[in-house]
Amino acid sequence: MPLTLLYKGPAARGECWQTAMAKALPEVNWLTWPDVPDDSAVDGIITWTLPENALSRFTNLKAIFSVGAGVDQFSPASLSSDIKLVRMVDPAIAQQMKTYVAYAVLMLHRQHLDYAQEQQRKTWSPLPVALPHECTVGILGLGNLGNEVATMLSGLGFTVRGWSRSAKNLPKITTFHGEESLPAFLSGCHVLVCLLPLTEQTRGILNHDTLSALPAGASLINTGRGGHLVEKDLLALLDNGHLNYAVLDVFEQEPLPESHPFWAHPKIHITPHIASSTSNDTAALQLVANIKRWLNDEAMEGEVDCRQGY
Ligand code: NDP
Ligand code: OXD
Repeated sequence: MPLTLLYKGPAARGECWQTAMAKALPEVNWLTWPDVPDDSAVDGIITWTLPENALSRFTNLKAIFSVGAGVDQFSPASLSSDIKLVRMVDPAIAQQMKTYVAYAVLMLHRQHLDYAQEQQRKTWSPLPVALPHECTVGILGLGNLGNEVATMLSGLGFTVRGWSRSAKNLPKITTFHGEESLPAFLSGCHVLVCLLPLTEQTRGILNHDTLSALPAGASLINTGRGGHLVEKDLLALLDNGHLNYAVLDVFEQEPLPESHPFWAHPKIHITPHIASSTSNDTAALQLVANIKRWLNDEAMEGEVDCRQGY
């Protein structure tokens, strides 16, 4: 039986990936949602979110491929152990994330947000400039993205520390691991970058206690998920002056509702979940390579440990 893959997503991406698949693996049968002649033939779904009732409808489903790096939208813990959950691992995703975090850290470090306000007031008022090594950037999550972001920031001369679940040894990065080390990690971060996956353990991790553990005047960059942040705690700490700025790319509700207080807050810089988007051409190669591994009974790149949630 040929492998049948069902793609659900934007048409241009589907066409690009279908063409790449047909060229490399002509035996694969490619379907595009919602055109599914036989539900029981679907072996794998490639999507950002599952179609309604997918798990009961596609009775022979064996794998779900996320079109992005994150998989929290599939509630991994609730999936049957017979189904492989595979996230998108593509160097182009890390490349984009590095440029976003570089932009956000440099904007904070070089006081861009202060000067933007001064320009509005037509005020000429130079501020003292710290050297990069005097600024410690802490990265929550040292996986595919956090690791590369940490190395990039270290290359720019920042002092970098990182926090993960398991111990790491990275050149020029001070590493911390486990829940017990979180307060010590946070206490030295002038800028905190969240690059964690959203799991039962990490939901709400950016809260009053953790953000208060940052030094006074610290700033936050959240490129993980909106569910990591307790929004009211961030607002309270920005308003009482403990935190300086927040650069937010992800939100509990996306698109961010027009009435949301974040939009008009002078200490919050918002981007619409664009820190890193999957690029069709490069991701096509990763998808094809993974389907080849699957057909050869090899482990695929980005297979998720559903019990851990990432
Ligand atoms: P990885 O799975 O490669 O890395 C996750 C990291 O988080 C690992 O270092 C892991 O530790 C650490 N971690 C997980 N749980 C815990 C915990 N409970 N305590 C401490 N550390 C923990 O993920 P990626 O780097 O590829 O991606 C991270 C996230 O970035 C994605 O899940 C997604 O939510 C977000 N993202 C956002 C984008 C955007 O545009 N804003 C784009 C792409 C991704 P360990 O190494 O020990 O396992
Ligand atoms: C992703 C994302 O997970 O875009 O890839 O957030």
